[in-house]
Amino acid sequence: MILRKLCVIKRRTECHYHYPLAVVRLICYKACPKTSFMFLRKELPVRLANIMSEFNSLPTPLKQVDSVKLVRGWYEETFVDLLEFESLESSQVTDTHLLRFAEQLDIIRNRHSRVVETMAEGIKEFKEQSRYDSFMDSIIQYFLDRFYMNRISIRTLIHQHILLFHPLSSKNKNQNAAIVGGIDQETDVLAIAEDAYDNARFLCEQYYMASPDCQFKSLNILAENQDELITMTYIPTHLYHILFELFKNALRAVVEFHQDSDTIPPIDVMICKGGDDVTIKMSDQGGGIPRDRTELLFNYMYSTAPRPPNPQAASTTPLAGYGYGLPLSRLYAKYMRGSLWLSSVEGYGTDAFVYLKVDPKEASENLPLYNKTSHNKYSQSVPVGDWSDSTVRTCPQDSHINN
Ligand code: W6P
Repeated sequence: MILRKLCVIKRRTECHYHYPLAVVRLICYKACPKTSFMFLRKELPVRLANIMSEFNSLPTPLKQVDSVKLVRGWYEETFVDLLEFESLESSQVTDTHLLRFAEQLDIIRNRHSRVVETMAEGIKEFKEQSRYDSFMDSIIQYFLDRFYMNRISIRTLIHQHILLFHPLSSKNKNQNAAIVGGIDQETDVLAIAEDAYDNARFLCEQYYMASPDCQFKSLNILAENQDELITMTYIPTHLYHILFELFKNALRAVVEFHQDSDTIPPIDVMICKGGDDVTIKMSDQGGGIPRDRTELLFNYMYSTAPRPPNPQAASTTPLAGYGYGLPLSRLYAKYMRGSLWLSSVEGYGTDAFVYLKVDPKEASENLPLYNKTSHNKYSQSVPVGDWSDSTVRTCPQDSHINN
């Protein structure tokens, strides 16, 4: 039954994406729980159906991993839960339905709260059980980027609806009129950056008993007074997540690189608002990384590599390992059509760039679509390089496994 339903709903996908996108939608519809309900009861199953189809295209050995099956099961449960609301006539929708829907979304949100950890566990199981090659690595990278982007989008919609219309969250509703369902039309970029730095610094101090200072500069190019506070329409929690992750990496690199010296050079943060982009540049002097290794920091397979055999450090280091923090941060930036880059000077330090769209109309959702192109990505034709240096080694640490 689920499969048939999945196909029907999937077919609706294409026309469906012309719906007003999240930011615009919520600022327009903020007062009406029924409009939001009518939108979500269709949109959520469509997004679920898309990603469930993509699950089906995964190579069999990956699909058979227990943790992957567990996650897949959660998606099926959620899909069925939402179908219950699908056929209700618009005129029959009562407050009771709306309440039950909001409560159901809360249940769903909790059901999926451990998806990232569980998938990471799945990738680890897969690496232990199966042979894999660079093609498999690229499939996992492709799938997880799309899977997590889909998850970010679904959770954003659910979160908005609950914040706006769940009776329990109305108690602590934010009084600030600029904030609508988690989107702040006056997101204070510098304040969020300072907050992220303070919290990352606290962790850094705890572990290393040392931490670099941070110098913030902010430039509002188009404002009459260029010192004017930089604000923009954005989802503050997403921006915090991105910057906290970057700070953790920068702090750790700086402290470790300057372990034996008396002074620790500061981190420099530049925030600039131009006509198109708000750019945040975070520069550390943490010794940098070789250019070829930069992309590895965003690689899911590589990031789940077993930690070096130093269990003492592994269990107590709050800043240890890169985990999935960086790839997820890049997805958060891309979700609203921004972007995240790392650019290193090997031997000296790293610059991290976060680009965000100034115009809220442009900062609409960027979603993975399930279609022929994406389906073909999973087919077993190993892409052959057509440049002499294109034999990219994605997991140098694991090259023994690949042979
Ligand atoms: C590093 C590695 C890194 C990742 C992300 C952000 C900053 C930095 N600095 O050395």
